[in-house]
Amino acid sequence: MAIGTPLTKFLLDEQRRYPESTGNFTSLFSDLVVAAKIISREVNRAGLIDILGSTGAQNVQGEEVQKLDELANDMLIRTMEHGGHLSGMASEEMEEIVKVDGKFPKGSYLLLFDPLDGSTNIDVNISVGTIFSILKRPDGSDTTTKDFLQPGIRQVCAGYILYGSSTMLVYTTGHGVHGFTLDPSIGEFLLSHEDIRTPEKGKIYSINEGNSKHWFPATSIYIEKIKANEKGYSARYVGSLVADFHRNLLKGGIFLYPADRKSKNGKLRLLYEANPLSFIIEQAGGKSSTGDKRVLEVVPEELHQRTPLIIGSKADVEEAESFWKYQEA
Ligand code: AHM
Ligand code: MG
Repeated sequence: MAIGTPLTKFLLDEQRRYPESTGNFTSLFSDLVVAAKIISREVNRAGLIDILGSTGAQNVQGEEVQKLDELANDMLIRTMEHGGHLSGMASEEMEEIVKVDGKFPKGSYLLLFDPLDGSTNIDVNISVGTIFSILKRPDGSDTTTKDFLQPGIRQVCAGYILYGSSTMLVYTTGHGVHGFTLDPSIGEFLLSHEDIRTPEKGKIYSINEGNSKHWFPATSIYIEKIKANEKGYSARYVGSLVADFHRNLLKGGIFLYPADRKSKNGKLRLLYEANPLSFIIEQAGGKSSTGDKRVLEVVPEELHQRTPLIIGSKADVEEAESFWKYQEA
C-alpha cells in the first residue's frame, strides 16, 4: 500500500482481505488508536502544562495533577471499556484485571497493556511508549484472570505506540509488521514503514551494564565476546524498552534483560512487554528468547509474571542463546 496511506484506510483494506472478518477487531483497534492519540498529546504537553509530579500535587490552576503513567492507564480503560469488543483488560499498572462484562455487552477480546513503558524517563524528555497485546477471550461465562494466562503464540495482535521525536504506531496481526507515523497537523497516523523486516544480524547491543556485578557467567561471557568482535558493536541503551526495541528493530541488533543474581526472573513483564514485542520481532524476521526457550511458548502462571528477555536480530539472538548453556544459579 502507498506510503502515506491513513491507518483507518489501511485497517479497512486489511479487513476486506479476510471475508470472515466481522469488523469487530477493526473497531476495537480504532478505539485503541483514539486512546493513543490522546496519550500522545498529553505526553507532548507534559513539560508545558506541568502535568508531571507526584499524584496529589496541584498544578498552576490549583487542580490535582495525575502522574502521566496513571493518566495513560485511565485513558486506555475509559476509551476501551465502552467499545463493546472487550470482555476484560489487564494493565502493568493494576494489580487485578478489569472486567468489562456485566456493565456493557460482552466482547470477544481481551486487551493487555503497559500504559507508559519507560516511565522513569518521562520527566527528562526521553521517549516512552504504550505496549499492547490482544487475545481472544476463551469460552466461558465470567471473565477471570486465568483467561489472560495464554501463551504469546495465541496473540491476535500486538503493537506499541512510541512517543518520540514523532509519535509512531507499530503493530502486527500476524501478517507482517507495519509502522505508522502520526501527522499532528491532521491527527492521523500515516503509513510510513510497510512490512518492516529486521536485519538478519545487527551491530548494536543493548543491556544495562550497571547490572554486570549481578550477571551470571553466560551474560558476562557473551557481552565480552560482543565487545571483542572485530566488526565493532555499538552499545545503545535508552532505558525505555519500547525505544530500545524500536531502534534495534529498524537498525538490527540485540536487546537483553537477562535473569541475574538480583532479578532471578529478569525484570520485564511477560504479558505486557515481552510477549507483544516477541510477536512483532518474529513477524519482522527476528527472534526472541528467554535464554533457553522461545518467549512466545511460555505458558504464563500469573498476571504480572516476569521473564528474562533476549530479543532482536535472528543471528544475534541465536549466538547469545549458544552461551546460555553456561548459565548457572
Ligand atoms: P517500566 O514498565 O516500569 O517503565 O519498567 C520497564 C523498563 C523498560 O522500559 C526498560 O527496558 C527497563 O525497565 C529498564 O530497566 P533498568 O533501569 O533496570 O535498566
Ligand atoms: Mg514497561
